[in-house]
Amino acid sequence: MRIHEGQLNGTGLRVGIVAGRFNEAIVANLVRGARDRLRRLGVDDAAIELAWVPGAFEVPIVAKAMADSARVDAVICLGAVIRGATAHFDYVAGQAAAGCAAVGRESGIPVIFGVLTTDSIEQAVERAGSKSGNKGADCAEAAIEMVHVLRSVTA
Ligand code: INI
Repeated sequence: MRIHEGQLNGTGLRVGIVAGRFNEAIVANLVRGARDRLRRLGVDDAAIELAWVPGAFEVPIVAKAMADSARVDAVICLGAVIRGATAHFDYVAGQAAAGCAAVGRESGIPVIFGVLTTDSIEQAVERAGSKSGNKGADCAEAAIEMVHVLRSVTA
């Protein structure tokens, strides 16, 4: 049996991060987690580019531009949509998720979804570098793994 598995080796890879500024204190921690984990996995800091956008709703269009630029091997999408803070939670969260998924399918490079969708600020904080880990760091690992597994499957 031929098994495809992605290695967690970021050496030589270029990664884009798109981050929604809404709930910035939380999202800044996701960005920090992603950047730190990418570097630990061997990605050169100069090979990471970061774009800030107003909110999670705007993440997909900039993720698409980055993915189409040929400057990056993967795009990590970060944001925080908190139900208690908005009446249009379902629209913003739904469009962010569907948009990022579509960009991945259309571009052919991994587009990783790290937009927190939580019921409360507390839950978001827990996932942004406190008791439930850091979603940005998890996304960094997913990005590196996906680059390699996709390359293996399409080789
Ligand atoms: N954007 C977020 O990233 N998180 C939120 O919780 C949020 N709330 O609460 O509304 C939010 N709204 C802004 C949205 O992403 C767009 O920037 C805005 O609608 C302009 O298109």
